[in-house]
Amino acid sequence: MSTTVLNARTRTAAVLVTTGLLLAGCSSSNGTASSTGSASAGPSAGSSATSRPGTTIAVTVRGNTVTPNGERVKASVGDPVTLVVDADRAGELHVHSTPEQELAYPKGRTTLRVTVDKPGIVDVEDHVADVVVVQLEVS
Ligand SMILES: [Cu+2]
Repeated sequence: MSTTVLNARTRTAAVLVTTGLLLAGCSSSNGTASSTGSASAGPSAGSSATSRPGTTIAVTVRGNTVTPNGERVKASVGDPVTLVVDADRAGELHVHSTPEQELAYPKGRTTLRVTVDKPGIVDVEDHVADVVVVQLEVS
């Protein structure tokens, strides 16, 4: 019986930890979170549905100023999200999906594409400027 109580307590703790990580963003994700063995829902196939519209977001980078600035953008599970980056410096967009995706971009105009396999809010950050560019609202 006490095992049941323990399990419930452990689960609550896990939920709290997960929520804390989500709220804290990337700055606190040093180590620890590496044991997500069940999360690797890889690309299911090179299916023929290349023509799905998905979502396109124009991103402008001027030094430490990045536009948009934390705006919510709706996206669909499994649909491509295209980020058209126009930058005056090289940098990297960090997509806080599971697993995380890092998309480096050079100075100039670059088209990046990401796909999120799970519903939820996914932060897209620029680590040079240290800002949230968009929050993908994936459903
Ligand atoms: Cu990040």
